Amino acid sequence: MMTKKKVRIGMIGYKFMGKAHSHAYRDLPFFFDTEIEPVLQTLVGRDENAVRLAAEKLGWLSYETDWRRLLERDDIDVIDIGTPNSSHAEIAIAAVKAGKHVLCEKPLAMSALQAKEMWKAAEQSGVVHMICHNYRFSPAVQFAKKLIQEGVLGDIYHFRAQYLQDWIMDPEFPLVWRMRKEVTGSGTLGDLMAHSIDLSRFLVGEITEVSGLMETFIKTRPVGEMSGGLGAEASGDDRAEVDVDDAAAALARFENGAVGVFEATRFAKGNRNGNRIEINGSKGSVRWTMDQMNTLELYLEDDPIGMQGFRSINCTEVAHPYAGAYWPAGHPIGYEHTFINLMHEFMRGISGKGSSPSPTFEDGYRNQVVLDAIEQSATTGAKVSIKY
Ligand code: 4PW
Repeated sequence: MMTKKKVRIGMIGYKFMGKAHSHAYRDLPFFFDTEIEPVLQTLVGRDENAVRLAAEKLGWLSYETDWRRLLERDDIDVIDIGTPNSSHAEIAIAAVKAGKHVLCEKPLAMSALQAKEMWKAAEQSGVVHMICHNYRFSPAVQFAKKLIQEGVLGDIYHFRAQYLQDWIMDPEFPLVWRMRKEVTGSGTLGDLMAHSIDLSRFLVGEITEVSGLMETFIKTRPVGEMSGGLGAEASGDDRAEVDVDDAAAALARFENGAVGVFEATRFAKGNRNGNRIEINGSKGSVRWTMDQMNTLELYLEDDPIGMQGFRSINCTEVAHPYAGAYWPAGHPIGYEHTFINLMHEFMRGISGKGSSPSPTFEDGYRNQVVLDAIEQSATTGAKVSIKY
């Protein structure tokens, strides 16, 4: 039997993303034949009782109430950051300086400046660093990338993205950390459009210029806390001002001449997690939506006249990246598997020569530059050039 190298993880945060990450580390060896075995060593949270219960439920060997203690320990190889955005930089910079590999939730930071510090610190330490943009790890998105790289769609003219949710539409839905600027940085922009920007950079290339628009529909809300998933509870009768966007939109130009249209909102009634993209090229188009994440719709102009139209490719075949690791063709995978695929790359980076698999902190930084530019444009009304 092959002896696997154990990679011992210390993870900070145990709610929605903590659950997704824990599950991915646990299931990874079940599906992928790797030389690495992720070990769920220590889960961290400030509330001792809650973190103990979470550690038991999610399968962690131990728990801790202060993330700083993980950095001194030589039985921790990886720090996984699933905390609110305002703490990403402090934790990530301390972790990489302590020689730990780091996986960080998105958006990487509160500003491009902060994101750059994180990226530079990680590069200097020589550790493996990744940002958790999980959607690009869907087999259908990966297959779209392959088609674009092979020139099947021809020259790319359009990238179109919508990321639509509706979980805060009730004006009495509490003001949770995801709606407080000092903790989250921005609203739908950093939370949702960051994913669309990642998909656009992955599939089309770098963005050179943006114009942005942001809106906050509900100006005050009762103060409250997230209660798991995307639910929340009010903490009392206090109300406070919402200082982030409920909706954001952007127009963009890409380096390769394509143009992009982005829309992100938490006010699109009926859309629970509508993450969609469409790309149009000179020879064909692709469409993808998270609602049917295993399907890639493809239009090819070379199809015979009379038979042209979008076909639906069920991306569950061995030919589709990552799909072969799971079930026989035709047996679909889900949201959680996008994280398993990402963690697989992260582990491969750690077991390999130490190079960081994409999306790296540099991708997180470049993404953040675009987010900052959209916010600047939304505030000033002027279009903004992207400068890295
Ligand atoms: O991927 C999405 C996020 O980035 C998730 O579905 C929820 O909405 C949680 O945060 C955002």
